[in-house]
Amino acid sequence: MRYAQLVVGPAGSGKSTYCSTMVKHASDSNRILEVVNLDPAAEHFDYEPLVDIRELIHLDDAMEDEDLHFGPNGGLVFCMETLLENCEWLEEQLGDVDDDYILFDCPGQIELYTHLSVIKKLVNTLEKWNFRICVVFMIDSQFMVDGAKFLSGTMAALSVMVNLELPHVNILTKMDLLSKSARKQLDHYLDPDPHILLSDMRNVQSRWHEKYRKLTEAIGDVIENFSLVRFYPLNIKDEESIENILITIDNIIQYGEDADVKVRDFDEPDEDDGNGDD
Ligand SMILES: Nc1nc2c(ncn2[C@@H]2O[C@H](COP(=O)(O)OP(=O)(O)OP(=O)(O)O)[C@@H](O)[C@H]2O)c(=O)[nH]1
Ligand SMILES: [Mg+2]
Repeated sequence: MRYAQLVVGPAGSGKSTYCSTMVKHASDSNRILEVVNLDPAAEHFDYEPLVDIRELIHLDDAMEDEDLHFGPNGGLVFCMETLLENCEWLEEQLGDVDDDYILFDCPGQIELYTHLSVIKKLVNTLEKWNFRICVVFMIDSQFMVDGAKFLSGTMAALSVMVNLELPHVNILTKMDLLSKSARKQLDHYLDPDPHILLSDMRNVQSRWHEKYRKLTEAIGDVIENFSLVRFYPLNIKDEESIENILITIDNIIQYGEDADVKVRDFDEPDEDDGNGDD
């Protein structure tokens, strides 16, 4: 079995930072996580990629091509489709390593995950190569500190879940940047209680909220009744916070559970040695 995290989310939500943070954290406990850069427009990241899509195609190739003439968004979709058409290139670059663990650092174009099919097809291909995958949806915690934004972030997370149909974890990033009061506000939402959320929304006096109150309540019911959406806070400056997320995802993809039990040789304690007890 092979293991993978598909790291997705809106532009600038912290995907690449998450990948480099996880790699460093894992290496401190002698664990190897590899990262594959799938962002054809990436300019900077702090990890050494195992595979880099830019070696196959760069966004500029799609935008500067005289026949194609793509803009940045169409160009990015074109690059991802090119990757799929050349999936034997990716397969060769990834090699065939049993029990490896790879983070796929994806581009920040949300429609790739909410309704286009190219990432879904990529996922199917990875599954054929024996990868067990968890989608890790990143969202900037600063955009989640009031009721309306929280609902909108939740709907985005739900769309990705429904579109990709994979085990899924939502991560609130950049927790270190929140003020104390914002952090307190956010705590209300970490295990979303739609009643608190809705009472928050009711306090907002606007015609829109008046008109669509029933819709907001219905969305709140969906979140509550199906227990679909949960968010895990990530503070990259807190090793415990990073470890908690890694353990959560390891459990979801059952990392390590299929591995053989490793037996370490050790000397049986000598009976005469005693253990100091009377
Ligand atoms: N303080 C703080 N800054 C962060 C954190 N995560 C990301 N950033 C900053 O936010 C900016 C965007 O982070 P990236 O990791 O590049 O985000 P991304 O989702 O990969 O962005 P795109 O690939 O462009 O969609 C960078 O300036 C990061 O340094 C975090 O947890 N804490
Ligand atoms: Mg990035």
